[in-house]
Amino acid sequence: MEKLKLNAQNLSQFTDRVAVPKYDRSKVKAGIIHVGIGGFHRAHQAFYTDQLLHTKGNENWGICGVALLDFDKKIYDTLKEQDGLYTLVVKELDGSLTKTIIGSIVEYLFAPENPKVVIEKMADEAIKIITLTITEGGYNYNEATKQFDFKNPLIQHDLENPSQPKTIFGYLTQALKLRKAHNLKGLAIQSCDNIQGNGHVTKEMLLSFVEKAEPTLVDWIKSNVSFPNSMVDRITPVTSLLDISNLKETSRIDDAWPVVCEPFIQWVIEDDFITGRPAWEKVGAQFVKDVLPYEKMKLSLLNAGHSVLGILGALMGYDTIDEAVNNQNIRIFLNGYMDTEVTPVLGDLQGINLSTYKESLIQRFGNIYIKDQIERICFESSTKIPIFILPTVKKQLKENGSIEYAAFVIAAWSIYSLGLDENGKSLNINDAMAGVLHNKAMEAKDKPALFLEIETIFGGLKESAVFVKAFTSAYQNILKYGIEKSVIAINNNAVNKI
Ligand code: CS2
Repeated sequence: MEKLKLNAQNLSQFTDRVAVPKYDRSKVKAGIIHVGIGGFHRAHQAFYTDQLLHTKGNENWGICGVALLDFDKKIYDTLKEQDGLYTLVVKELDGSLTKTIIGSIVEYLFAPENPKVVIEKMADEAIKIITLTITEGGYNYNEATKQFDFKNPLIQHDLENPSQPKTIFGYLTQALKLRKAHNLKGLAIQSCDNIQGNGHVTKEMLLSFVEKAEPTLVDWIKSNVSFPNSMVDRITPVTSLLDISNLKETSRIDDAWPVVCEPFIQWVIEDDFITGRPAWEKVGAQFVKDVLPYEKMKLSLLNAGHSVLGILGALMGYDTIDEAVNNQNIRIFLNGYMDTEVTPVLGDLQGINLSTYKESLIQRFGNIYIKDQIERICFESSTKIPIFILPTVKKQLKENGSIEYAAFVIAAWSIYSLGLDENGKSLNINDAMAGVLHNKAMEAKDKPALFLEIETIFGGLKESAVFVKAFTSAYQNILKYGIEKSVIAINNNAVNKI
């Protein structure tokens, strides 16, 4: 079998190797703009949409992918080179691979090259939805002030140079202004990031920006733009060079950037699309009235679980999440955290069997074929921990509940921020706040609680004597006995309390 470059011209030749789009891509028009065409979007929304395009009548729901940051140039170039096509490789639980060439991304734009084209595209009548995966930090929310962060230099830039924006807020403002000026209908702006109330947050943050940038647009947005909340889920590790060469060898597909992911997929969406939407429910998405409980469950169990495994695992010198969760002591710790600290704050999740959900998480984390990188999980922890873990802590503190496990994880994070694992190997810390975290972690060596003074992350947590006590004792134990022994002590302590 010949090795072939993945592109539209060669597509028909892949039919006997893997699943390919069976619809006529030349007839598909973009009705959705997606900002942030990384691995997750391509394993999730673009996959659902590709499945839907196989049914007639959906030709107007193709995706135009927008690369917003300079950093995204590589994925833009790849998609351009491959006519928007890429291979999705699902790593099944038994180690087999299910490969599908996805065709739903029919246009792609690189914003830094030509912001005007992106603004005009967003203002195009054919576009009914703008979806976002811009990472948790992309929403520009400041935990300390509980407000939009106007101090961000990029936001300042967008306020001063409205026609040459750099942030999503600048783009959306200009595009909505144009829609209004052309007397067009509004659209739905749908966040697909891991944030509690992601639609609400998007709305609140956008309106804060617009109030400064274009105050007369505020009312129009309030009546013409909807912001559906949604819960998104599919574990999507970073594609490795091995994944690329395996695809070449096993299926002879020369794809510069395939996406690899787990078999599990879920999308729960609030049905609030002001100018219509694709029937994603036909391909497995769930439309519900209130998505917030689903979000809360996923963020505080799955995403928080990831952070727990990532931080503890990194300190122990592990590289992947399966290694961490397959360590029995860590797994017992994670189960303890989920049962003792998270479950009580979740309230009533009607129709969901939480025990089954938690068991399935352990199984998903433990999938040895996924090789989800601990480095990916720990990436930008300073924006994740306030969303994934701290809301649980706050709620527990309010109700005098347990916070021992969470305090332990935050203490481990402080030690992690010193930059070395337990074997003395340096950790590759990718975090916009890495400098601050490191400095505070150094100060904390003498007085651990100083780490909690980073207000943009912890808000007023340092005021809680209960938390400070648990944090300090966990910190001292980890330094003295190492992670695993301290984890065992917490696990045993929990058993003794029963
Ligand atoms: C992860 C998520 O970024 C993280 O820390 O927890 O990317 C996670 O893999 C996805 O949300 C799964 O749906």
